[in-house]
Amino acid sequence: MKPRSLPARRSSWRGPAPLRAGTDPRGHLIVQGYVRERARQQILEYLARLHPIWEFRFPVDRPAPRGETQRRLLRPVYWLGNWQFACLDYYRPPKGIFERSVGAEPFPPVLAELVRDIEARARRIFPREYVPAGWHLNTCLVNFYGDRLEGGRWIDSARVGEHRDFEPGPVASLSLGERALFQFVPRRKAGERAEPALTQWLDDGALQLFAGPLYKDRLLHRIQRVDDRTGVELPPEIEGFRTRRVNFTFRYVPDEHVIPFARLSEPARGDVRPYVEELAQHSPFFARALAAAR
Ligand SMILES: O=C(O)CCC(=O)C(=O)O
Repeated sequence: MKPRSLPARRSSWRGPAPLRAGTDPRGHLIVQGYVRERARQQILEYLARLHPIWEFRFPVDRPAPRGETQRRLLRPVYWLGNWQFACLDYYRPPKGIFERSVGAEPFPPVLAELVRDIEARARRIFPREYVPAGWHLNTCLVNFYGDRLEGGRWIDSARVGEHRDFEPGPVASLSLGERALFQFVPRRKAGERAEPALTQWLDDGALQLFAGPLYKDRLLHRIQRVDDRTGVELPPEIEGFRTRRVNFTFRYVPDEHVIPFARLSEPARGDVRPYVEELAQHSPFFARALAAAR
């Protein structure tokens, strides 16, 4: 499978980024065209060297919790800063804070630089009470959206069901590739319908920031669909998967809740060891983490 490059960019992309910002003072900011061409190329080069993994939702050698079924996640993932392995469950304060976030590779320089700017923007635009003490974007979920190969057929799995991000403080995301239809929706009972509170296209290069009680706590968010119009295929090559959009979601896990692999309890270490072994095949960081646990 040969990755195709993005179609030729409009010439305005070579100059200053054509910023189109929309702000809701209740805690939402969108800046289309935030990622400039040079950063974009560096991110694509970085992505080409990544080896995302397929995780299972629950530990593989134990029965799934009652009412749940074991399943592979819809898409391959990679985490930076710290890794929230699905089988350990995600970071969910106030109760789910221990052994949920495992030390992972640092952000590459291009993302670290963007994150510094994004943190400064968040502090400028959001009220103080939306930004907890100590907040900084130290974890990033890299989501790959596209088609997965199943039983000889390509299945579109470019969506995310409604959920909230539990990490405290503002969440930021950067999008590359085909545009995605992102919606904030009210909570409701099963089977009840409700109009989205905000529908937003996230274009190639968009920055989205959200924070505060309305966007972080009261509303849920989801990806309804990702366009499939340009035939773009983004790196890296992933067996059985074709990526047409990559999203980096940056969040904050308090540093004291980030734990090195070697310091996980025995059962938790056993649950994630196969993933860490897989990561260690390509990542010196995880090879060291593995060695430290021997
Ligand atoms: O892909 C996106 O834009 C959103 C991803 C998301 O909802 C999440 O990582 O929690």
